[in-house]
Amino acid sequence: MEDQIRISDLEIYSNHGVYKEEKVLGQKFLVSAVLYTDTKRAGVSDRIEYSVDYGNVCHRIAEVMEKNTFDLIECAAETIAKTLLLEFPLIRHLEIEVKKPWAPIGMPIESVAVKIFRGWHRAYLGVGSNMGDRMEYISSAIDRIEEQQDTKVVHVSGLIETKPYGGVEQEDFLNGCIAIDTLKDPLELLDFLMDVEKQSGRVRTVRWGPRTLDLDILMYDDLVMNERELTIPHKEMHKRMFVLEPLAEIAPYLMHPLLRKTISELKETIEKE
Ligand code: A4P
Ligand code: MG
Repeated sequence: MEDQIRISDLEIYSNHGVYKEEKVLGQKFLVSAVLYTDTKRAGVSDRIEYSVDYGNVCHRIAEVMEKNTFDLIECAAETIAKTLLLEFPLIRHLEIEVKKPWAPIGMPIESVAVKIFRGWHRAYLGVGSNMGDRMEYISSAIDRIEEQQDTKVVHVSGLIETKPYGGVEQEDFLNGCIAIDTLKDPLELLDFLMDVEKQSGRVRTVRWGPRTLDLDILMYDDLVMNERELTIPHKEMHKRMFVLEPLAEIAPYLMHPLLRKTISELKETIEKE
């Protein structure tokens, strides 16, 4: 169980709603938050700098509610969640509930509410390039990722020179892996990475063919998903030394959620083949 700091029914008068009257007259909202953060260090030292100051959190929630006019309480909750996660680095996950006790639905009701759970996700990305200034393509991709407000680069592996894998005759690759913490969900992350690839001038021609920049999502927390545009963990990662070698450098004990082996174990398995 993770430690929690809980804020219940913070009362804020503000102007959200689909109807014009709601935007003009305003109404009462009640915001609750559960902040998941390790309180042990603050608990044993009795020092506020090791914890999340709930007073500051309440004031930030009130500012977000008062300085914006949202149609939807969904958007109010989302904006509060993102603001708190970005501004209070000790919060890893949180729950935000926005209640609207005076919702104008023409019937007596205690309240309507939206409750969301949001947080930082650890993802591992594979990077590769085998055209032009490979080092420059990779390092500017890392810069682009770092520039994103909602994504932090946590580790970058060394880059290794690798022979092309997959049967297409082409130049050698430079490959590496990156660990990131991100607020993006998997499909948002994929969209963003495809955008970065596009900016490097990548044109998709041959599958598995030469590229200025390739960015693959290898893992995302311990998520398993298989949809038309995205498969996580990456389908081929466990077969590819150009992925496992740099990944083992930054995350040797990371567990593959389907194969139930660590990255070092997967690497040893293909070394023996
Ligand atoms: N897609 C599905 N799952 C993912 C995921 N986990 N991460 C979809 C990223 N994309 C994912 O990819 C095609 C589609 O895969 C995307 O539109 C996305 O919706 P792509 O990058 O357009 O095409 P691709 O890269 O040619 O094919 P693919 O299958 O992604 O190839 P890989 O796995 O990227 O491998 N040899 C060496 N030594 N080093 C390399 O880096 N890379 C490849 C390409 C081949 N040989 C290599 C290397
Ligand atoms: Mg790819």
